[in-house]
Amino acid sequence: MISPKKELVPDGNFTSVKEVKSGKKIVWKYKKHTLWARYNTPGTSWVALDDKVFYSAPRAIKIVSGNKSGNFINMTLPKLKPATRYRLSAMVKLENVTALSKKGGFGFQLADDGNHFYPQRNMLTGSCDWQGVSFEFVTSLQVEKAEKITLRTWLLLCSGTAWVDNISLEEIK
Ligand SMILES: [Ca+2]
Repeated sequence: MISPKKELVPDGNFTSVKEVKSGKKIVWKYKKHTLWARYNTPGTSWVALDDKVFYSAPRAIKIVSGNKSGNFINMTLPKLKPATRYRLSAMVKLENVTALSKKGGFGFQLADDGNHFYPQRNMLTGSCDWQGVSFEFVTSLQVEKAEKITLRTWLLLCSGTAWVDNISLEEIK
């Protein structure tokens, strides 16, 4: 029997998220969930909500990396169950993503606060119009001790631009 999908990413379509100032930084908030960028340096490496280029209206998020440092956004997620399989999926559009080191490119990584990482193995490079990407991972036994789970969407060791929309995380039964 197929059970109905329970969406674990709050506002993965970027419909309700609001931009707010947090000290000197700009972050994006939706209820108690926060998105924040590693770098937000205009003209070099920055992140913004984009209301012109999106997969689903009214906006997507745009990540730009100007150099090998890369750039990413982090998103806080609800707690996950231990030793459980999950599938992360999203729509992604890339422009001139160029690896500047081995393993560089666009991808996702989840982390719990116990230093357990669940990375996407196949990093994407080049240019493409909107396409679906997904990967599955199994959580550790310790994941239930984590106070929070972080989803990182990143341009790792690469330059280029990525737009991301319709981020979704679901448990696989
Ligand atoms: Ca959207």
